[in-house]
Amino acid sequence: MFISKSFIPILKNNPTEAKIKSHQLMLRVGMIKQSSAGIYSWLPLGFKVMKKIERVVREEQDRIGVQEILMPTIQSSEIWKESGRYKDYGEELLRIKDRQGREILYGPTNEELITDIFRSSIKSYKTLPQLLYHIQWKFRDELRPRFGIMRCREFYMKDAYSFDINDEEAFFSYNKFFLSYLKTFKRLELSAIPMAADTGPIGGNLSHEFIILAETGESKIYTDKRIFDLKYDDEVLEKNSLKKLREKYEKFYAVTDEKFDQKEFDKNVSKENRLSTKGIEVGHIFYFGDKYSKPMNAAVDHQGKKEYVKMGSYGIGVSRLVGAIIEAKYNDKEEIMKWPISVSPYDIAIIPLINKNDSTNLDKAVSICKALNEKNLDVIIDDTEENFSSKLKKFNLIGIPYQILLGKKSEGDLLEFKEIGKESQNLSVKQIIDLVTKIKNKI
Ligand code: 5CA
Repeated sequence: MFISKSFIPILKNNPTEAKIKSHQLMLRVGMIKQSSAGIYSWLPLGFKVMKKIERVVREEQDRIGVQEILMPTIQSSEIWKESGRYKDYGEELLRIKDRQGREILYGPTNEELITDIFRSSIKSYKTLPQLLYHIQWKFRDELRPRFGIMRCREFYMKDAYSFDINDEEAFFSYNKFFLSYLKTFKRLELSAIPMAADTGPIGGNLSHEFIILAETGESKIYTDKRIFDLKYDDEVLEKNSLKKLREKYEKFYAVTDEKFDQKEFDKNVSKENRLSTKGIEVGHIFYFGDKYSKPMNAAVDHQGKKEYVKMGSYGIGVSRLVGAIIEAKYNDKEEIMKWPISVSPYDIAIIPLINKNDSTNLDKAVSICKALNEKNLDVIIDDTEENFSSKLKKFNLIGIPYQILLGKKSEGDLLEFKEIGKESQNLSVKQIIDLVTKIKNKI
């Protein structure tokens, strides 16, 4: 792909309307365009990143045996009346009338719809557990949409739902997602920590928010620092080991502000380990038992008895993650972004120094690009005649982690290869392919 042919509308300066660095960068390099308050179009660069995040999220859901479905964005109000949330959800719920005057709504979340799907087919406890997910647009009529796609009205979410026969089995499901979330965020190079949280309009009394630290985050958190040093190598989807994994995390005090209790904090955390700061919620898991299954009559036969299924729900903010990764990785003082290779819009940028009437470097770029493409590496070439240093500045903002610089330092077959933030080195095309492919295969 040539940058001159791409739709990457880069701005010269930081847009003044954006208050946080992720929003600034996304507008600056043309990843998104606001369409109306809290509603955005995703342009090629932003869309590529979001799709790659989606892929990682999907792979990690599939790995724990969650089955993918796709539910519509528009839902009938009837099921929301059954659960009682048509009233309770309030103004954030976008209510619409169709031409017949029927009340419909744009789904902000899918507990009712999934419960309706479940109850229409599953009748026996023998088919439990059922774990289902989808990745779909949601709409919440937020009072104050802000920070670009971080808190917007239309956003892309992965939501999963679990159905079990009793609490013990339901906690097993909950813990599978707990592990899966740790893995998902790690693959995105984020250190997201599970914190005990409030359940809000979803309901129930067990819940964890997965939070990454960021000054600009909207969640206030209180935690024992040592939770950041925890490692997990527990990959077995087995009841006891997953229970232990969660306990390992829950040993450390880590809560969002709704759950904060000063006395508990002082009692449980030594002075030097106390941390109260801000973070971004990138995922949220809930256990709410029969909150929906009971009013909506989702039950199974179990030894001659009717049992309401026990449910949980598990969300990841796929579109919010684009901003969250920028908050974590972008150095706004030096104006340098570096995407994790797992989600970078391109694997490698080729940046040739191009002088008028001399196509040597551009021709070289094209032939290197071919070789990289053949090895499934996604490449963008800067074929503009801008000066070399403004090209470099531009690519530091775009944040593709690997660059091939065809300037004075590339000689013959040895190309100047640079990983953003590191010293450059001279490598052959083959060496570059091996190096980047190896890193890509690891994640
Ligand atoms: N049904 C449950 C679990 S699937 C649910 O809706 N949970 S949630 O409300 O916590 O949302 C899940 C995730 O979506 C959040 O952790 C957050 O990352 C993302 N999210 C929520 N609201 C917004 C918003 N207004 N803009 C962008 N992302 C959002």
